Amino acid sequence: MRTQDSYLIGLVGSGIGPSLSPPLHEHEADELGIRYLYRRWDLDVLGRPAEDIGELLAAARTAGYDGLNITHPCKQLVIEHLDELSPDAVALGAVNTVVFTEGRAIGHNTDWSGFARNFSRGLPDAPVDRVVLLGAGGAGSAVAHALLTLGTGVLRVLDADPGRAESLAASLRERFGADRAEAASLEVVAESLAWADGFVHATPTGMAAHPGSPVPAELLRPELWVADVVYRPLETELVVAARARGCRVLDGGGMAVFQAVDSFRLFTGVEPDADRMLNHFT
Ligand code: SKM
Repeated sequence: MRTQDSYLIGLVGSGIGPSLSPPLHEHEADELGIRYLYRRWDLDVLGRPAEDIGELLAAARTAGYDGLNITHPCKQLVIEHLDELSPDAVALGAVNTVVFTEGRAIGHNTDWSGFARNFSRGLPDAPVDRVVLLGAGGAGSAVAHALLTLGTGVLRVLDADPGRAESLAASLRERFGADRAEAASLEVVAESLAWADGFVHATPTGMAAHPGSPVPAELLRPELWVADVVYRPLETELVVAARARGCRVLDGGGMAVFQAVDSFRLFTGVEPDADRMLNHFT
């Protein structure tokens, strides 16, 4: 239920100059007739280290902010400064949305729900018995939680850092059951993609600053569905190659939009028009 006529929201993180969150939120609010200001709090511009997140949170509260999106590198660091966490934020150990309400700061995670909703919408009948996830960082953890929540039978986690892959797989086994997640070495990527129904890529490879494809194109069989979480650009080398090979493909734009849809709802209590936000973004 909508309780206010105007909202003041911020995005805290590093290197957020190119973030599309401000226009995405503000355009949707305009369409809904809600006054809504979405401000960047860029750690690099402010000259503040990520460890100052507690002070920045307090400053935003004092300045009358209604909520914050939190991005790299503060999604874990912010947790100890919050009054309450949603069960999903507890499970994931990461927060990307903070709502200030009745004097309390409540942390949520809409990255996983954003991926889940976009996946169900974009690849509704995709088989998920066996899925390979490349990248066990923040985005990968959210994707993994979404895939197992959506019923993935076995998720195989690969990462350049084997310890990170194993620790994500172990945490998933605790949450979802002993036979639902395994870690494997990057050396078995070819066998893994031959085994899998689907492949999700969650490393920075393919972003403008990290060009390239995370896996050789010839490993992409037409029966494999492929999802990328990189959304700047939307047409990553992986997305282009997977389409050319005849795979069903989900680019990273949908996850970016649906996490914003879920955050917008948490901030305002108003259901935004997801299709309009998607059209505005893509
Ligand atoms: O989780 C999201 C965050 O809510 C917003 C964002 C952005 O605007 O760059 C990136 C992701 O970390």
